[in-house]
Amino acid sequence: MKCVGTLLLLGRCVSRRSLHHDHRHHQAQQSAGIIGAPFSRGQPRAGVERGPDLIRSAGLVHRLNQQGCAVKDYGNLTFEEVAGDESLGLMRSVRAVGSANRRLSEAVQKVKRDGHTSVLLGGDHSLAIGSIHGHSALVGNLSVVWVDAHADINTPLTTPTGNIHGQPMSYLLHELQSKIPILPNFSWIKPCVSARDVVYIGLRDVDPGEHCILKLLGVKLFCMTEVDRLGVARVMEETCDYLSAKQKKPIHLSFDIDAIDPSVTPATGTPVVGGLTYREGVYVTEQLCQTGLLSAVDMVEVNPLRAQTERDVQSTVGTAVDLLLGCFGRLREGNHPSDYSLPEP
Ligand SMILES: *[C@@H]1O[C@H](CO)[C@@H](O)[C@H](O)[C@H]1NC(C)=O
Ligand SMILES: *[C@@H]1O[C@H](CO)[C@@H](O)[C@H](O)[C@H]1NC(C)=O
Ligand SMILES: CC(=O)N[C@H]1CO[C@H](CO)[C@@H](O)[C@@H]1O
Ligand SMILES: [Mn+2]
Repeated sequence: MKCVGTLLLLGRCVSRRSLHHDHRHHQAQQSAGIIGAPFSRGQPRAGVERGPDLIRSAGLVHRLNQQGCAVKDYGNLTFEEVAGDESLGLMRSVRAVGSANRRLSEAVQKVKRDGHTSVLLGGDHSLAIGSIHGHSALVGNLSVVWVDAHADINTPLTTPTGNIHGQPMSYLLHELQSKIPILPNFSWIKPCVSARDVVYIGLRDVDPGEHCILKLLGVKLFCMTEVDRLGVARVMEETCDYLSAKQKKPIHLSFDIDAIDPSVTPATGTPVVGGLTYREGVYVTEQLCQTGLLSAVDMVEVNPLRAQTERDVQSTVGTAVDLLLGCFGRLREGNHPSDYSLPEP
């Protein structure tokens, strides 16, 4: 017996509405194009450059294949040393971050040109600059869902630390263009996202300059207070409604593993207590997958050297993998291939 039609098939992303009405329309299976970016210069802690291979070693490609998702692994980007990369005030490794992201932008453009959903394995969150820039260069205007304990929207002039992984959004937003000074190796970055096309989920550690920017621009956000008040189901319903209210644009999910509570994902550079549960995180990815609009995903800030035990590393990496599987159609109710046929005695 062939199980097709009535059962929810494997790896399929169905829209929320059709799901509720049990009309699961057929939609092309997404394929994943994976880019590893072992880059850590956007922040001061070594170890985050090991993220791509740890996530691969936890079986990402195999498990995506098992759930019916085709994968092309584009391997790791390589980043050469940038000579004469002196600090500019508080800002460190500006030239290295600029040129690494330029390379990443080109790699993401290639993955999108080849027709895949782009998967960036970081590396630190400064990589969102190149990832979102490259995605937008190929698909045009897009929506950004930024899942993070932090807003990462400091400008070079508001940053309390000088770490560029706390600033990527400021370079990408049209509305902040006039607040960004000229920086070496950053001139290729063209703002490509509108503040109204951004939704934040999971915020709980926001700097004063960032809070001012978020309020000034009226950015849609669900900080942990809103997650507590509304519950994650309503947060995702409102997120999807907000993003599809105008025209339906491709979605870029930028997932910082520190959005999840450090009791689950302790192996990260800037953990903050009181985060999303594992289940809330997975629910976010399931719902975004079901929009059928997910076009690029970043999974960043996994840092094994910040863990105290091997178990901490495994829990963090395992969660990162499960979040990525959720982005590509894994359902907790189970999945089976569309050509699955029940054995008969
Ligand atoms: C990525 O780079 C690491 C070394 O940094 C290497 O061990 C690994 O095999 C590379 N992975 C891929 C898929 O190229
Ligand atoms: C893309 O967004 C910009 C800025 O909001 C807008 O001016 C432009 O018309 C949009 N392009 C398309 C094709 O919708
Ligand atoms: C990739 C890139 O843009 N590299 C440039 C970074 O800036 C130095 C000078 O500061 C140039 O020599 C590089 O070509
Ligand atoms: Mn971040």
